[in-house]
Amino acid sequence: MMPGRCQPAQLQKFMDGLVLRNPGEREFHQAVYEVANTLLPYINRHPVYHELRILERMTEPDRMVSFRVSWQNDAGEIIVNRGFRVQMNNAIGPYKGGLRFSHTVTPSILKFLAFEQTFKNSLTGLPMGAGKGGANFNPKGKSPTEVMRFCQSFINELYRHIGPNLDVPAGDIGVGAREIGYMFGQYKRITGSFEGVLTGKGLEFGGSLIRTEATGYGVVLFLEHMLNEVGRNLSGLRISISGSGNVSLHAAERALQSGAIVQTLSDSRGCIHDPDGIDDEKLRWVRELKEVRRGRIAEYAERFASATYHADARPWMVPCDVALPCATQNEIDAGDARRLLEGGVTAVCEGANMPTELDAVSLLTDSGVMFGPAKAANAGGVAVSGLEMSQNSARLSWTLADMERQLEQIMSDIHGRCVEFGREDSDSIDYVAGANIAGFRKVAEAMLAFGVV
Ligand code: NDP
Ligand code: 2IT
Repeated sequence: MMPGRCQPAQLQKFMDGLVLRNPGEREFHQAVYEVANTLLPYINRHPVYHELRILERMTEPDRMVSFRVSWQNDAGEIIVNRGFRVQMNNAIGPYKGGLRFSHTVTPSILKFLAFEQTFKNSLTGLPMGAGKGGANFNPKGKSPTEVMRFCQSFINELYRHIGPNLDVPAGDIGVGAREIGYMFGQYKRITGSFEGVLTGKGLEFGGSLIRTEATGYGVVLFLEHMLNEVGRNLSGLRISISGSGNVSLHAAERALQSGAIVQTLSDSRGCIHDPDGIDDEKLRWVRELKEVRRGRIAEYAERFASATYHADARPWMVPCDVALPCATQNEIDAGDARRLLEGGVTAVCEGANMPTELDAVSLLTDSGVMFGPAKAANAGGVAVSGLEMSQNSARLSWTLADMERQLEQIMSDIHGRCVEFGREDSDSIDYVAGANIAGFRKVAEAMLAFGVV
């Protein structure tokens, strides 16, 4: 049976209720719309999901905490930020999902991320529920001691809401190994307990091999499965990547290993285009720039004469075969999609969460572009987080070969689930519908088993 799209009237009614319950939360509405549009036809064929209001229940967080985070900057001033944790759904395992530190954090953004995480975590095949959290704290320009004091104050409240069988946060935008270290240290100090309460930890204190690399590597593994499905591969393809953080740089590294040409990177101020390609050596330089010196991507064009810098621009005007949006939500709009189409794009695979606006997705897929949605394509990170939890519970560490094999297997399985539930009568694959339906089924069945709660 074809996955299909929803009847407009039914979708409108469902969305009207959601918008009424969650006024002004634009990103949350957008994420739910995309899922409902592909899921309602499936739910119509399984009336029990409809009768028991499963999708409606999935859009209502189990709970959401909001708390004050006060801390002192290096000048001795008191700063007050707001922290959040959205505990979305724990039907199939403890709440699991990242923490985002950015001045752009709002309840709407965290709810969209937590909602997406429900389906993503289910797709991995591992026993993980869904959550997301963070704070409206902007780490840019803050000293390491300011970041440490902020993280400690954040955990002073969050610690009472998390635990290895309850809720296991990890990183996201603005939260990497350094911040996870500070937060884990403070949790351990408060509780006196050494436990797997956060993932993305340092290797010395319970972290897992390839957790850092897993999201970006997984995106490229998923892309390769999509290409292989139609008899193609990455060798020689021109790839445009946005962002220059954890996901972008590891996607670039893995794409280079498969023989692709990486031609762009970006940050929140602009993008660089290097027609000669960003090779391993240039990538090492970028990693040092972003991770150690915490500088701007503009410096790339000062360092490498082959490159140009475009202030306040995204990289989608550069002709490419493949686009990997890996920075943030809504970074490809309809205009960008048209530019990508004019430039000859044939595949788009989402490393960031919801980077493509709804009308841009339609423009791309209607033009026959292969489209890998975030909840499938970027699930490698949370999957290895799940494997970090397993290693913490068993009090052991698996080898690099074990981890690589498991990540490859999980990405292959996720691709297989998308194909199984997304194959259309024309024999092409609707990855958006496939990911939504496959992710939904497991959580829905667990919720049915629990009755009305
Ligand atoms: P990082 O903080 O490491 O990097 C974020 C990158 O995106 C930076 O280059 C940053 O630029 C850029 N960026 C951030 N906000 C904006 C903005 N508003 N406009 C333009 N560029 C922006 O984060 P990650 O790489 O971890 O996360 C990137 C994306 O991937 C996010 O959508 C995240 O939710 C998603 N993701 C992350 C996973 C992980 O394991 N880390 C797992 C799955 C998904 P600047 O340096 O200027 O801030
Ligand atoms: O969006 C995501 O999947 C993440 N930020 C990773 C979450 C995790 O728990 O590893």
